[in-house]
Amino acid sequence: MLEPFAKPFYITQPLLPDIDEFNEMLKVIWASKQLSNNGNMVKQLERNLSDFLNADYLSVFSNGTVALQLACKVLRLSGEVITTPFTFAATAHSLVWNNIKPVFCDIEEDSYNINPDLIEPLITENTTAIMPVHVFGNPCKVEIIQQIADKYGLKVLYDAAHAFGVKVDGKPISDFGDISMFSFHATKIYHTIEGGALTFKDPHFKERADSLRNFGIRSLENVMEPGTNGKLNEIQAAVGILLLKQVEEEIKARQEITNLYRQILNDIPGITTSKDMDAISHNYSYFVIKVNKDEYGHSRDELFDKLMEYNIIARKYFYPLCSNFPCYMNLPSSSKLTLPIANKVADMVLSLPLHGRMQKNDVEKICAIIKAIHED
Ligand code: T4K
Repeated sequence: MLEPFAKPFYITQPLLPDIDEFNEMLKVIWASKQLSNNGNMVKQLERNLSDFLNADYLSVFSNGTVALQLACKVLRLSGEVITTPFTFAATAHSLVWNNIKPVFCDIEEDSYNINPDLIEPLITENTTAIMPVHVFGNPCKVEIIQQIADKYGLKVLYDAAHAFGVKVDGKPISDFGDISMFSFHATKIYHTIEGGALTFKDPHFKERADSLRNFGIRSLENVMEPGTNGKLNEIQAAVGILLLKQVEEEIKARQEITNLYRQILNDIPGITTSKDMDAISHNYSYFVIKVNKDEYGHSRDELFDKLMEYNIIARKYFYPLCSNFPCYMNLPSSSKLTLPIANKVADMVLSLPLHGRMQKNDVEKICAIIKAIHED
């Protein structure tokens, strides 16, 4: 038997800024005495991120979930919104927190994204938007989704939590839809410890989002609407400013690890790895395999448990499906009959450890263990 890892090998490890550079930033914040409420660090971060993502307008928030909730308000969504069940809980929850009913649409087997061919039959007179997710950073079929939205007068709000830095045909991913949300949680390829951003093409959307993240306050004596507290603070913004200088290197390192994983795992029966998509600049934010029990000899769940014995802490992103959560399972669109692909895929997927500090021999060892479990 191969030796387990001496310490838990987690799905990810956060990128960290150089501690000395961070200290210098802290000295600037200490001197300014401005710790929150749209200070200089937040303003600088918004400028740097707009440049990096090539976004017309951008606002940062305390986390991606609040950003999504506020994006629904900015777009004045109501009634029903068509989304995917194969995502993190925050996607559907952000709709329900706005009293909007999520309508789940099945997914494509290869990209894990919403299947645009299945959207139109779900549109009713109550539908106000489509909320697709670029799952694992794989871009959705953005052109087709926009055509459907235009035909029915719907908004498109992208949950781009995983898609930081992704490009489609050289265009930034935020070019598509009305608003895109990026998560800057510590587990993401780029982060501000906790945090998130919205990108907009319409300056009025940014103005409203900025007010909504600050209690709906427009000016000292003018509170326009019931906003919330969704502000990012200065210390986290400083982390974001520094990490932006490291993210391209991180993507490159992850690409190399991904290619090595693919090269070795593709020879193991019953393990399918993801492929790069045509004309897409990927960010390699997750490394996901599909496990076919009949060919591999063990189910995804068995592989997950066995990897644990070797101290490899994989993740079943995204199992269970949102449509199978007790809070959503009784929705008409949650039926397993209308979501066959999502239900099948959710039982097969496993995200393996991936981050830029992983060594070649870490990947080789994880793959050797997956092979040994198959041959056992
Ligand atoms: N939409 C989508 C599609 C999303 O995936 C997410 C978030 C959102 C919206 C909402 O965005 P945020 O509001 O979060 O900004 C994680 C994250 O908490 C969550 O941000 C993320 N998606 C989701 C996919 O994954 P967990 O419960 O799997 O994370 P956790 O704490 O178990 O971390 C995984 C591993 O990472 C740990 O085992 C160890 C390592 N780790 C984690 C943290 C936080 C570290 O080494 N250091 C750390 O500081 O949810």
